[in-house]
Amino acid sequence: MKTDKINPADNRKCDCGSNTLVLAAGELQSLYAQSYRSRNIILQMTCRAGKGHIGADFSCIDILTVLYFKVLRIRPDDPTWVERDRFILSKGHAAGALYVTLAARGFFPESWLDSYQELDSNLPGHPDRSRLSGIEHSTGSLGHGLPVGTGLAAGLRMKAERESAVPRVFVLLGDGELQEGSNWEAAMLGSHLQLNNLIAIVDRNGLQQGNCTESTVRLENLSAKWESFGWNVFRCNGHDMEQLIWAFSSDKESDKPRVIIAETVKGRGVSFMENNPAWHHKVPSAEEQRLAQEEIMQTLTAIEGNEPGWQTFVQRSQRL
Ligand SMILES: Cc1ncc(C[n+]2csc(CCOP(=O)(O)OP(=O)(O)O)c2C)c(N)n1
Repeated sequence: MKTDKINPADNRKCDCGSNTLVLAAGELQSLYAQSYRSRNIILQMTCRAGKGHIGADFSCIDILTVLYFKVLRIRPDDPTWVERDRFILSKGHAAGALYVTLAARGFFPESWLDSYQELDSNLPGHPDRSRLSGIEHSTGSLGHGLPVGTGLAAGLRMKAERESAVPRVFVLLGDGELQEGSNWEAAMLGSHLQLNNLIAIVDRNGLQQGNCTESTVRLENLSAKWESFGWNVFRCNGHDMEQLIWAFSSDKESDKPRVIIAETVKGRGVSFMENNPAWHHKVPSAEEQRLAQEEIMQTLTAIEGNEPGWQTFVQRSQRL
């Protein structure tokens, strides 16, 4: 299955050879729980710092959770292991989501999160690879992650001693970010070089800074655009862990790079933030913080307490 939306019922049928990602009992639940714990920490970090991009963080935290807890071949206790997969957060303004995930995965102590965006902190507003273990590339200026990731994927392929040891390179892009032409130069090169170890993920929330992508510079038909550049395209619900796992584990044998267009909701998880461009950069007031925490904790309690219907609860209202 390529450009079409995924039928969740098909997810477990996917045979991806040795790359198959099998879900253990309770694993899905713990992935969801992790992503809501992360949302709560991001909320506290943003409010403490008085700055951040909370809507952008909440949009991609489910994707990051699946990547770091299920997909990426990494060793947090050996962060420069040569065969590790590389991840680049091209939408670097969502640094809060990456920091929380790296800390939860054991790259650095969770207590460091308290210094988020403080002067001279190792956790500035955009990721800096010279300051923090686990950051593969410094980002923040949009449009650079995919070009760098393409070069990295090509170099890693050349250097690897055997096919099974070729590291994969994952690049998470904002959808508004795709308006930067550099992405399309990289897309062209990635397919020309047949980089099947290059995987782009588009956080397709339909919003950018201050407005919708489609009324700023239209992106659709986005699947057709990537396909015409020679990429394998998967389109899925970016808040549905099963669909994400399916998308990440598919199509291993192809000689094309792969893009996963993950349909998301900016601000996902706090109803008054969802789909509201104001929450790109806004910091919650004390009352908004209280309400947001209440809603996130309600979801987390339902998941962890195994309340009937928790899955429907976390997978509600998708724009798919
Ligand atoms: C080259 C460049 N131009 C402008 C900005 C300012 N900026 C930061 S975030 C953002 C919007 C990004 O939207 P999108 O890629 O859709 O990400 P989202 O926050 O919606 O996930 C902009 C324009 C930037 N960081 N880099």
